[in-house]
Amino acid sequence: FGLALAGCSGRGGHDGRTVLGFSQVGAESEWRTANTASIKSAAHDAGIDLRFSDAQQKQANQISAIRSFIAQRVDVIAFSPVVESGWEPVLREAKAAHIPVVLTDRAVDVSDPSLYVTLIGSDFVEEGRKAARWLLQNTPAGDGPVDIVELEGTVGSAPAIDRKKGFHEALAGHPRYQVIRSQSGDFTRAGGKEVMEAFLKAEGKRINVVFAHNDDMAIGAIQAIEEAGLRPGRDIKVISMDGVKGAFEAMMAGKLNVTVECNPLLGPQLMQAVAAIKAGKPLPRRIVVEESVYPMESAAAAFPTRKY
Ligand code: GZL
Repeated sequence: FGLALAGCSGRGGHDGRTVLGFSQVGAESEWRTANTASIKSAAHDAGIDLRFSDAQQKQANQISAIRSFIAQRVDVIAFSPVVESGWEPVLREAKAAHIPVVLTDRAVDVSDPSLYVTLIGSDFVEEGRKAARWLLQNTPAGDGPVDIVELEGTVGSAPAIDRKKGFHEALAGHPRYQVIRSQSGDFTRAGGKEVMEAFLKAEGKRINVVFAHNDDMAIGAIQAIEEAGLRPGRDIKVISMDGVKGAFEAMMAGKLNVTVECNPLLGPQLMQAVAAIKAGKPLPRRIVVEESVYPMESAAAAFPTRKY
């Protein structure tokens, strides 16, 4: 009889466990791989029945996955939206089905705040400001131009929009610093390398700094800089974000100057939010993950402590 009760709402797994449907962006970067591992291990530790879908960076696949979770009548839906716009219709369907939605990592642009319970993730605008502050504090004195090229993340994604915003905002009062070219490398190593090759062809030795929205694109850019016969980290400063292992290895090799940490290990916070929802407890609209900045000089000491 107890089992029947557990399933009486037509919700939850047949064994009475909480069922969480999760739609992931894809597997485009080391950050994303670590984020997925954190979500899967935290669900396992929490005894939550996780239904996981990888959208291969396509919004249409995420929308289909969310519709499938609605059809399965899961208890909670969570997802990391690949881009900010285009979510109202499917989120209204989840609301109509009385299934609460949690956002992780990236935000959505919706007019109705009731379409999701909370957003668990980093403050990308602040991450952009941190990158600019490092540059302002680590450029040799003088008045010569500091010409920057920018490798942007996925077009229309919250991290790409907000990191750019924070970076440019923090440099606004410093005309010496100019972003002379900016283009998306879609958060991948291949994308970063390809765009950096084009920047080097177009601008050559004029480039002083690369600002990459994530470490994977920075690592691709480093390869392009070396293939052009220049020394990344010295001839061209490289500023990046995420703080994945590949970035620490590049810093220890003297090829990356700094990475602004963006913590992917939000699995436990997501499961706590799911438990709170199931228990009918209120949640803050925004749960921010804590993170710091790792310059090259700190890489060797920090590397053994890194968890992703
Ligand atoms: C940031 C996350 C970004 C990472 C990239 O929270 O959305 O997407 O910075 C990842 O590495 O692809």
